Amino acid sequence: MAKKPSPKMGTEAAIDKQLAPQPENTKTQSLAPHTADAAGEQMNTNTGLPINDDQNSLKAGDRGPSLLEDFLFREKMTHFDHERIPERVVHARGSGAHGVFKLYKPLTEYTKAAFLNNTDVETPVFVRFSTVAGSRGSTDLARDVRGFAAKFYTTEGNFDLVGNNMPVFFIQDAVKFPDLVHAVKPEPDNEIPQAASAHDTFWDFISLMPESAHMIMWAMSDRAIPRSYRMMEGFGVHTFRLINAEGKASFVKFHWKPLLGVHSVAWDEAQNISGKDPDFHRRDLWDAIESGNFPEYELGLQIIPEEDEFKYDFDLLDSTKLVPEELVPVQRVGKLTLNRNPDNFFAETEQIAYHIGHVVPGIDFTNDPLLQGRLFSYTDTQLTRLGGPNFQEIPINRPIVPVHNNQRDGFMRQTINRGKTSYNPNSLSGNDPQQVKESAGGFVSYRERIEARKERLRNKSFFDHFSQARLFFNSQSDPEKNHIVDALTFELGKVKTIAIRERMLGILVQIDKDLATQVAYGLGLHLPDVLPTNQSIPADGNPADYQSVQVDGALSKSEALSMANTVKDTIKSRKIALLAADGADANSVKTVKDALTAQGATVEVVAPRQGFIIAEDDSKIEVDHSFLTAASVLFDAVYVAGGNNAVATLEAEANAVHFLNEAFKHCKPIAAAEEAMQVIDATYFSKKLPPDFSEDSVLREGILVGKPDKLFAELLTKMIAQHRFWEREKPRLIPA
Ligand code: HDD
Repeated sequence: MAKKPSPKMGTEAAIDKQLAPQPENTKTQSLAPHTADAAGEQMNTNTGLPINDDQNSLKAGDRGPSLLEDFLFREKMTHFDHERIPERVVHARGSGAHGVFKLYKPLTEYTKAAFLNNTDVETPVFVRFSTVAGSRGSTDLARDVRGFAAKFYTTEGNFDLVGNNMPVFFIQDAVKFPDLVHAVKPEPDNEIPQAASAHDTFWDFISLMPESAHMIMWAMSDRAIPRSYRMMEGFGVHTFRLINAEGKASFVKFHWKPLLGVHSVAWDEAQNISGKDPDFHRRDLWDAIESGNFPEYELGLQIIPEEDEFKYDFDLLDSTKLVPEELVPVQRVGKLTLNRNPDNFFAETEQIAYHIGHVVPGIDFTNDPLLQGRLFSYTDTQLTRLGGPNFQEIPINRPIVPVHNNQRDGFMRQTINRGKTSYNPNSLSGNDPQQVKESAGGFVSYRERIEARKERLRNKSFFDHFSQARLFFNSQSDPEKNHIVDALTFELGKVKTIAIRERMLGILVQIDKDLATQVAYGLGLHLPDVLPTNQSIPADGNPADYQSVQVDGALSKSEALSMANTVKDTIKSRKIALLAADGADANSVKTVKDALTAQGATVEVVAPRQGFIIAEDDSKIEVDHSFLTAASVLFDAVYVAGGNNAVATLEAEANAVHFLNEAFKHCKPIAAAEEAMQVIDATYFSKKLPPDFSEDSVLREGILVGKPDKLFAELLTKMIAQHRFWEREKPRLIPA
């Protein structure tokens, strides 16, 4: 439904934006009756009474006390007093968007799920990205796992894919989840630190849980500091089941592959962004969608025939393991496009309730003990968070199909159920609502044969804790390995208890000796002689049964695990800072700006002051930010404009020089018009300039100085598509 036109209030621009057509789908249409738009409307109370004065409370006399009678005051204040609901116990900080999923080819061979069979249907989706540990108001750039939860509103009900941006998890059994979360959250005595794992309780727990070794490698890698929600992968983590119409099952791992590639920021940069713009990822997602740069991800499936359940040297039910893409390739089966921002953060992003138990016929679970525990936790937590059993009636959570069952009443019930019966079987209502036969789409759980003893233990097939941690580390490029060493040295360096640091070295040495040696050096410690065993043993278990096992002959490298191998062929939606001052060369500013904008990038002018700068030819150039309100960490690349007076100003402007030094430190592409060489000369890295600016050198070093013509702009585009020049870190001289 198109938005209601509002009368001309406020600025014209604001009104235009409000009226801009929003992409619609069956879910957003279903939200329309619940959507209110106050434009052009009068103010009234929740009971519909027109309000005459919303500025003054009712008083006895013009300077007298307020009166209890003031029901208008009381209604307003009571509602305000109850505005907050509990934040999510994990994943509290998040951002959401509407979108659509379109299938490339029918997957009838594997699943009967309708939305995975019909290529004509566009399935509405609502995605929520999140960090895990921080509170609702915490920074987006914390070193953390990112949640990637998608709710598909299908014709057979909602299917939720509640995943992360890392394909494995810290623990193998859900019973350890409260311990993991208690350990990573701020410490209970002083509630420090916020949104950070760099503290004693987290590493105490991890150092006693060797099964977390693989996930720790991911969490200490640059995957934990994404450049954007639009540039990270997503994973369903567990092995699920697909079931076809004949009842045949296959195992499946779900993936999301971002079309913009997988990119990260630098750790020092992340910490800076947290101060300059703690909403960096939220803003990036919002702005991209507002400007029509719709984030796109392909849905990938790794399908494993049931017969192959025991083919691998790891257990498919173990969530600390991934299935290397070399063993089972990822088939890209459809595309998710996020094309509409929510109308209201609270109503949609905050109140959405995901649950891995929301499946449709054709998708089913496995016995992964982490998955099994999650099946309990999500509904349970929503009951408290959303205040009762009727949270599925909140507009964002409703399926696009009508709901009929015999569930009734409870806090905030919305549906007015007609009739006398709310039980089944019944004869008074002809047994309605009717159960649905399996052949007509009724959900039937997969008929898995189970012959077992009831036991509280973990299978030995879950005991290899280090092979895949090593596989991940070995698969990284040198800069990525260095970043893992740095991250571990940083995190463990913040741990006060030396015994915990030492115990972690005992874990690291079992992953990779070189890695452990470098971290030990940074911590000023020696590698331990005695290695820790698996401490997470039951008190009455036999420790010998719980030793970590090593698997021989496992895969030693997997290309898909390194971000160095990601897509690097686009600058779409990248942000480039164009440094300029009065006297700038308007022509070259235009050439560079037009060329980059034509490729889908955004170019923003940063200058000594806001407003306009007067170019060399007396034309006006609009300024987007002053050096005070912008920082290099908020951009992907920087270009310094020419013009004699402008470069003299920039050379003398310490903030401009700092901007460049910092961009250099964070390995970003840097370009300058040849006249601006004197600004580059004022930087620390002028000593590190390549001998020439040939294409080879430019694409190796990420620095380009030259005449800003068409060729220059093409080279600059290629540089920005590279994202970062991490090799630059080694000879880094910059204290920025
Ligand atoms: Fe979880 C939220 C993902 C293990 C219990 N989880 C939550 C969200 C995501 C994940 C993306 C946020 C959803 C949103 O945006 O609203 N969780 C995962 C993944 C896991 C995982 C990928 C491992 C593979 N989670 C996990 C376990 C448990 C939980 C083992 C408990 C047994 N997760 C929860 C929760 C949350 C949650 C407590 C908090 C808020 C919510 O559910 O709605 O139930």
